[in-house]
Amino acid sequence: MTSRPDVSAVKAALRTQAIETPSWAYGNSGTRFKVFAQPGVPRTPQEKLDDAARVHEHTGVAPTVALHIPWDRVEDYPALAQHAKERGLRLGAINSNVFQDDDYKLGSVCHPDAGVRRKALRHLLECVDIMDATGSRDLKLWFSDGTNYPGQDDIRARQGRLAEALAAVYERLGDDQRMLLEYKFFEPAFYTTDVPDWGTAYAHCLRLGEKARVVVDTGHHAPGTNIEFIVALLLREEKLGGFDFNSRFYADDDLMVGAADPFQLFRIMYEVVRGGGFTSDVAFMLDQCHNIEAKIPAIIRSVMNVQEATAKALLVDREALSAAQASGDVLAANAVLMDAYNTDVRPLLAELREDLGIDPDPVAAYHRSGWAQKITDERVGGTQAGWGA
Ligand code: PSV
Ligand code: MN
Ligand code: MN
Repeated sequence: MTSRPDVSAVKAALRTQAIETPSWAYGNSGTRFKVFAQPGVPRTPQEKLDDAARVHEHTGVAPTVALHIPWDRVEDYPALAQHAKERGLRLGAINSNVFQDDDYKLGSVCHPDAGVRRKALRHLLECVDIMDATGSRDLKLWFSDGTNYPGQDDIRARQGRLAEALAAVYERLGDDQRMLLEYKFFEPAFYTTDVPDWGTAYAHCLRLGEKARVVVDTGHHAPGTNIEFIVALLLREEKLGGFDFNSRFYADDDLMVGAADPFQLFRIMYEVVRGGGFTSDVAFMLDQCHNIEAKIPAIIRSVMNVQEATAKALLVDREALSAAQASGDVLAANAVLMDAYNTDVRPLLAELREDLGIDPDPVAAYHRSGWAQKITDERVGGTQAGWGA
C-alpha cells in the first residue's frame, strides 16, 4: 500500500524553499582558544554579500542573507540592499547584538541597572530602524543575559525587565515586521539564563502578540532533547518563526547543519511539512561558523543538507503513515518514516538543479568557478565574524 508523493510535486515544493545564510559564517571565526584566519575572507559586509551570491548561484535556493549589527554596520543601508539586489540577493533577518560591550557583564535588557537596560533597548530599536532601511522582515533577538551564581540577581525581576524591553521593541515594529525570540539553555551564563527554553520564549511571545514568534536554534538544546516535538507544538500554536540551523555534538557547536545528526534534521523537517510550516512564515536560516573548513563550500554543503532532509520529509507517504497510525501498527508506521529517510534523494535534487538551470553538483561547480582563488588574490586582511576574539 504505497501512495508515495509524486516526484514532480516534491520538486515543486523544493523549488519554493529558501534558505537564508548568515553574514557571519563568511567571516573568520573560531573558539575562545584560537581563530584560524583563512585567506580571502570578506573585509566588508559588501564582500560577505559577494560570497553569499556564490552560494545562491550554485544552489539556487539561498536568496537572502542575515545581517548582524554591529558586525555589519554600514553608513548606507539602502545602498547595501542595492548591492545585494545587483547580485540577485535580498537582505534577510537583522540580528541584534547586546552581548559584546563591557556594560553587558551582568546582562543587557535584564541588567539590574536601568541605564544599561536603556542602552540595550536603544540598540534593539536601532535594529528596527535598520530593518526599515533594508526592507528586512525579521528582527532576531538572542540575549546572553543570565546569572552565574544562585542569589546573584532576582530571577523574577529579570523576567519583568525582559518583558518590558520586548514590549517596547514590539511596539516599534511595522505592520509587516516580526520579532523572533531565540532561546538557549546556557552559555555564556551558567546558572540561570533569562531565555533558556522554548517555553520561556513562547510565554513572552504569547503576551506580545502575533508578530512575536519563537526561533528554534537547533544547537541550543540539552543533549537528547526532542526538538521535533518542540517544532510540532510551536507550529500548532502558530508561534514558530523560524530556525537557526546548525549541528551540535556537545553544546552550541555551530557546525554544519545535517553533519552531526541528519536523521534529527529529517524528523524536524517532517514536522515542518506535516504542520504546514513549509511556508514563508517559517524562516529557514543557517547560524553556523566554519572555523577550520573552507567557508563558502561549507555553506553550500549546509544548504544542500537542508534540502536533502526536506526532500526526504516531503517523500513521506502520509496516507500510508496515517493508516498505520490509525490501526495501531507501530512497526508499519515507523517503516513508512524510515523508508522516506532511507531514500537517496541526491538524484532528485540533481534533477531539480538541472530544471533550475544550475549545475547538479554545486560544490564541484563552486570549486571550478575560480572564486576561491580570486578572493584569495584580491582580498588581503579579511575580518573576523565577531566570534572568538
Ligand atoms: C549565540 O549562541 C548565537 O550563536 C545565537 O545562536 C545567535 O543566533 C547567534 O549567536 C548570532 O548572534
Ligand atoms: Mn542562533
Ligand atoms: Mn548559538
